[in-house]
Amino acid sequence: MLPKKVETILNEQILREDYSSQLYLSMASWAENNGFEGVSVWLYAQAEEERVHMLKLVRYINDRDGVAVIPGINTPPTDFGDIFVMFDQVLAHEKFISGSINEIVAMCIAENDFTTQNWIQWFVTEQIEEEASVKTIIDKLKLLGKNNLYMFDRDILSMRGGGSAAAE
Ligand code: OFO
Repeated sequence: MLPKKVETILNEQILREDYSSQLYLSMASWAENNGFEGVSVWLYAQAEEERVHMLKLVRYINDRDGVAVIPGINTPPTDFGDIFVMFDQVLAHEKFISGSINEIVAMCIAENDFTTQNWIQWFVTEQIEEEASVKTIIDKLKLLGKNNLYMFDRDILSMRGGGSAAAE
């Protein structure tokens, strides 16, 4: 049985993961419309991953005799300025998500819910990987600069294993 406060904070995380998925979907669409095929493939895959994170939370809450609440979500922005600004936004968002996962860990400890504390470690590790992956992309962008954005886009495409079929 989930402590009530843990159930509440996990339900709040469902909303955040769901919004992450929609945000990256919107970014993917923007990238696709602005000539960045590789970036769009990376972001479409990222949007799928965030949806899987959301579903993990839904299943876990219900498995522990809680009630998962499926939220309505805000519409994400549709224009992200340029590719440099957009990836800074991705990193800022992932840091925000890491902070919210840490708050869940702290709540589990406060409520003596060591089962959820153990379960949520998967998300802790995932966030380390996601932040590192976005930082790598930002480093590449800085190295290549504005004159080599086509090469940058090809490079990001290879991070998701190939051509446009990966987005289908
Ligand atoms: Fe990258 O956010 Fe999910 O956990």
